[in-house]
Amino acid sequence: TKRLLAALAAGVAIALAAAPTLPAAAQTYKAEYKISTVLGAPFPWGVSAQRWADLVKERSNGRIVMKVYPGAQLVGGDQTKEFTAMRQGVIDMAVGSTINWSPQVAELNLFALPFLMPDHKALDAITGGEAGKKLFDIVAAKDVIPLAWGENGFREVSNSKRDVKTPADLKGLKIRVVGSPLFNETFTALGANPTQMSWADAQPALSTGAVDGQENPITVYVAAKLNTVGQKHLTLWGYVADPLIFAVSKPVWDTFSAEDQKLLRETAAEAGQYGKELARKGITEEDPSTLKAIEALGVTVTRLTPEDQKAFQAATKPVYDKWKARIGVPLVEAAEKAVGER
Ligand code: X2X
Repeated sequence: TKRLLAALAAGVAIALAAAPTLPAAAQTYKAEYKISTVLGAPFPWGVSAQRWADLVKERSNGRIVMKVYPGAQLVGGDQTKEFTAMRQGVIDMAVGSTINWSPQVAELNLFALPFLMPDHKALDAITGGEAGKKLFDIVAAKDVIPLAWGENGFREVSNSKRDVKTPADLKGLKIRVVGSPLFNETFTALGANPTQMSWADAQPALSTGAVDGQENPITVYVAAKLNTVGQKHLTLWGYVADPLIFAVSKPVWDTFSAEDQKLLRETAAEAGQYGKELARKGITEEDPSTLKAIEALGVTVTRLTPEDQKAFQAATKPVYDKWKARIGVPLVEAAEKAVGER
C-alpha cells in the first residue's frame, strides 16, 4: 500500500504540475447554464434567447450549454426579482427587460419615461449611444455583465371596455402594470386605475375581468392571444419602449476564458439584433401586416396621431419631470439629445 500511495502521490503531483497548461474551461465550466426569461418561444423574447444559446453551442462545439427557463420560473414567477437573483449568482444568465430590473436599477426607468421615444430610431439612438453605454456601466457595477441589447418592444395599451383616443377614455379603467412605481404614477396621472402584478398573474386577471386592460408590445398581444381574453380595444400610442438586455451574472462571467467571453458577447449581439427584427416585424408603416391581422380578429386598432399624443404627453409631464430627477438628469439629457439628433 505504501508503494501504491507513493505512486498515487506522484501521479497527483504530475497532474498538478500539468494543470496550468490545460484550458481552465475543461475543468470549471458548468454542465448547463440557465438563461432566465419572462417570455419563452414563440415570443420574440424567448426566440432570441434560444438563438443565443444555439449560436453559443454551435460555435463552442458543444462545450458551453445554455438552456432557456421562461416564465421567470427561476424566481418563482416573480419577474421583478430576476436582477437580484442574477447579482447573487442564483441565475447564470438572462435576457431581461429593463422594466423588470428597474426596481433594483433606478436608471433603467429611463425607457419608461412617458413619450421620451417617438419611434424605433429614437430607441436605437439611446441604446446605441452614450446613454446606452452609461446604462451598461451602471448595470456592470452591480455585478451583472450586460452584453447586448435586444427587444420586447413599444408597449401599446389594450382594454376590454372601449376605444382609447384621449386620456379621458382611460378614466377609471383598471390597468395591469409591472415594474417600478413609475408605471403606477403614469397611469394614475392619466386617470386610470393601475394595479401591479406579474405577467403570470396578469393573464388570469384579464380573462376573469379582474382587470380591464394592460400594456405590452404587439408581439406579446399576438402570441398571448389577448383578443381571446376580451382585449378588443388596442391603442397604438407608443408611450414607452422596452428593450431587453442579454447579460451574464458576474460570478459566472468571471469563470469564462477571455475567448469564451468574446464568444458570448458576439453571439448575444447577433441574437439581440435578430430579436429586434422579430419584435418590429409587421408593425411598421412599411409593413403593417401584423396590425392588419389583429384587426381581422375583430379588434379595434386605434392609431394616435402626434396631435392626439399631445394630450397624453401633457397629462404625464409632471411624472416625467419627477422621474427625470430620480433617474439622473445627465443620463436623461443624454437620451433626450440622442433622440433629438436621431
Ligand atoms: O410583464 C410584462 O408585461 C412583460 C412580459 O412585458 C415584461 O416582462 C415586462
